[in-house]
Amino acid sequence: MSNGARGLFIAFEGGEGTGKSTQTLKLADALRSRGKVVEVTREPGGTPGAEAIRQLLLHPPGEGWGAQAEALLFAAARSDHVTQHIRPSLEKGVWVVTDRFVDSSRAYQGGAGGLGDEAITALHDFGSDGLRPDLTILLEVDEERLSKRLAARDGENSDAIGGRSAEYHQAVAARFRKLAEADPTGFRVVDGTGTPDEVHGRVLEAMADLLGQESE
Ligand code: T5A
Repeated sequence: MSNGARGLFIAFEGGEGTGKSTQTLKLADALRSRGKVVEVTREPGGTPGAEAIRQLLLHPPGEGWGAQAEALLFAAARSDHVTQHIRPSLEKGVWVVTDRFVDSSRAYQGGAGGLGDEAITALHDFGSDGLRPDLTILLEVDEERLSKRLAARDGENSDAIGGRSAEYHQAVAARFRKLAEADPTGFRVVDGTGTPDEVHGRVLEAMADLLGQESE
């Protein structure tokens, strides 16, 4: 399974409906066909504890969470996910592909939620030793296409965060873009429009350097 090398950690990021879950599965298949052992996971979630926190976050009891409590819950879920799942898998040489990671907290809670990047990064340093993906793929789709995709899939049934205002989601998208521009080595921005296979082709192209290195 492993030649002793650490596995690579790849995250998909972007707003709701940009195709992260679809592309996570496609990338995992493509990596498996290149002989990698791959695990697919998601946030919030990925361990029993983090999945329980996911329920609290997306379907909150009572009035819902305040901004700080929400950020702490995401960080707590991530800490459990990193400690119990992601790090042990990477150390065994497994490649981990996740549907969202810390940059979601930086874009949603830090950006649109107004808590700022420093607070989110500090929580991540404390909870998860600041683990960063080897590569983050940011999927971008224009607002009009996204609302059509989500209406076709969800109708009126969005969760506590997906159901926030258009302004909130615009601020999320703007913050994602800013994070990617600030770290061109760590991020690749991929156009998420077109068929799932077309987007998958762009994803493979965007990470060709990483795949090339591995096959050398
Ligand atoms: N959140 C999460 C935070 O606020 N902070 C955090 O730190 C974290 C980790 C999670 C929520 O939590 C928030 C963000 C979210 O609001 P979720 O349900 O896990 O909620 O996540 P979403 O990211 O919203 O998941 P979605 O399933 O809505 O979006 P995806 O994964 O981007 O999209 P996907 O692949 O499921 O596709 C959506 C629909 O579009 C179709 C699919 O078939 C599906 O119906 N589709 C396409 N249609 C046309 N062309 C394509 N190329 C398509 N690709 C997919």
